[in-house]
Amino acid sequence: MGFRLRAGRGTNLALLVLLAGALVTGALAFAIGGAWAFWALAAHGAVGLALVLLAPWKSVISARGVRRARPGTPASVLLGVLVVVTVLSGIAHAVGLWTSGLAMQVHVGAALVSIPLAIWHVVARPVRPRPSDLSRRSLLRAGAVVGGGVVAFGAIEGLVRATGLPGSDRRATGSYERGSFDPAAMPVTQWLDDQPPEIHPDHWSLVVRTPNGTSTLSYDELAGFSDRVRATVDCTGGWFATQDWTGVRLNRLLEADDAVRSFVVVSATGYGRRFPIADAASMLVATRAGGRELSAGHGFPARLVAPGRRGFWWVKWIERIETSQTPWWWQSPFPLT
Ligand SMILES: Nc1nc2c(c(=O)[nH]1)N[C@H]1C(S)=C(S)[C@@H](COP(=O)(O)O)O[C@H]1N2
Ligand SMILES: [Mo]
Repeated sequence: MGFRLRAGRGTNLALLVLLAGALVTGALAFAIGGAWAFWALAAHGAVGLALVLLAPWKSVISARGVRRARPGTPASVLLGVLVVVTVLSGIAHAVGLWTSGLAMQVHVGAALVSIPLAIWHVVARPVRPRPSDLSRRSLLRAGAVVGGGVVAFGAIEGLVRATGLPGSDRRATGSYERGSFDPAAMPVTQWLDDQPPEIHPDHWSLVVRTPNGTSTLSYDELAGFSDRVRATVDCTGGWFATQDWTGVRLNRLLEADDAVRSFVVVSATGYGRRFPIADAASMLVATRAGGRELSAGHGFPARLVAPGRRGFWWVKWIERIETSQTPWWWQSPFPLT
């Protein structure tokens, strides 16, 4: 079979498609918390490893490019370095050689910075598609690259399990366990520029707005509820923890009429997420974890428990909950700050 890949425009085109694929599958892996999480993660791993498989060909092209240095060559080299950093940090986190939260920050940070550079690179060094790109031969080659990525992913997963590397203990989302049933040992995580506020319960109340009007609950009123849920908070930073949460089921607070489609939960810090109204039945406004009052870092006086959703949905330091007719998906898919 003619799978001899010449280092050239085919390589570049394949890399471009794979980079886009890595971005999409990576975002999916962050968005999905439930049963499909593993498949998003596997696709992400396979695409990333397919990138690695093309490295020998791309290095031939890159060496050519560096020899006849043109304006922009340093930017191209920087792009290459960022992609290498992204791939290596991803693999290191997956197999368990680098399991700290920093690994995922480096992985995502390098990937995000590489996006504008990749767009510039494609504009400055365009790969013009040709009809032959869709020939049987090209498609076979593309299939071989993707298939290679899938095989590499399976091989690495197998190796990690056989050798008992920490990567074998991961959850389907790819996260490592940190502090289950021990809230004090669970990491305190917030989105880039959010800081745990010091809230005094006497100067705090929860405002709930529904079509029936506005009500406020004091901390003592809220802490009087004892609905319980065992649920797993799973941060996109790469850790998870299961806790027994106590609080009030959200559907007990939100009487909705037929026009209500969603509700928004807003933090004292301004951070907020919007949810489909049907989810209120499975969610909790929690005042306790493991039977104890929440710590300031974990959301005191009250935080959201959103079973099956990734950590960024679990709004801490809740101040206001409001139903509305806006569809839940009318928001940024990920928090922006
Ligand atoms: N107000 C607010 N709530 C927030 C966040 C935030 O930045 N601000 N970060 C979320 C993220 S990304 C995660 S993973 C969980 C972490 O909860 P923990 O700090 O109690 O472990 O809180 C979520 N709730
Ligand atoms: Mo998170």
